[in-house]
Amino acid sequence: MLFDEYATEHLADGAVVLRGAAEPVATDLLREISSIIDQSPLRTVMTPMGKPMSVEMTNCGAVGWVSDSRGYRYEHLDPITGLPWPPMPARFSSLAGSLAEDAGYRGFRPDTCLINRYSTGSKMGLHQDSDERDLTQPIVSISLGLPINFKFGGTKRTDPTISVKLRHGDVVVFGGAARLAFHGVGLLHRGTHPLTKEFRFNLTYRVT
Ligand code: MD3
Ligand code: FE
Repeated sequence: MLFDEYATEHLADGAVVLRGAAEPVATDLLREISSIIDQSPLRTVMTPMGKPMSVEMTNCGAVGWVSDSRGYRYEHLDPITGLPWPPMPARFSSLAGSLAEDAGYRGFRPDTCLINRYSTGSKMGLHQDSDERDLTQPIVSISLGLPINFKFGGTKRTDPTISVKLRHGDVVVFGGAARLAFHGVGLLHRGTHPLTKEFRFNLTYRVT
C-alpha cells in the first residue's frame, strides 16, 4: 500500500471500494489531467444511436476509447487531433497497479485511462464494459470532485442494482464476476468542490 490507511468495502463478488484511497494524490492527479486535456481536449461523443453523451471525455495511454456512429472501440489516434493520445503518466499507471494489488489483483498494467468529466445534469446509463479483449483483467476507477450515486447490478440488464455513493478520492476495483456487471452513474447534482469546482472527474483504467 502506497498511502495512508483507508477503509476497504466489499461491494459485490469481485468488486471492492477503497474509500478515499486516492485522496492523498488528488491534486497531483488533477494536475496531470489538466495537462492531458491540454493535449487531447475533452469532447462530447455520440453514441452509435446518434445521441450525444452528457459526460465529456478524453483518454491517455497507448489507445483511447472512442464512440461514434460506427460503434464503440479503442483507437491509437485521437480523432480530434489526429495524433496519438497523450502517454499515460508513469505515476498514473503505477498508482493504478498499486490500487489493483490492494484489491487482490496482481500485475495490473493498464494501457489506457479514460477520463470522464461530469457537470451538472450529467449521468451515465446502465451498461457493460465489454470492448476489451482480456476480461480476466480488472478495471480500476478513481473518483475526484463532486460525489455521485454509482449503480451496480448483475450480468443481466434486468438484475437488481445496488447504489453506492462515490466521493472525492474513492477508488473502485472491478474484477472477477464484477467485470461484466451492468453499472451506471446517477445525475450529477449542482455543487462545488474545492479542487474541481462544478465537476466530477472519473479515471477508468483498463487493459484492452
Ligand atoms: C463496473 N464510468 O466509463 S467508473 C465507463 O464513474 C464508466 O465515470 C463510470 O462506467 C464513471 O465505462 C463508472 C466505474 C466502473 C468502470 C468500469 C466498470 C465500473 C465498472 C466495469 C465493469 C463493472
Ligand atoms: Fe462503464
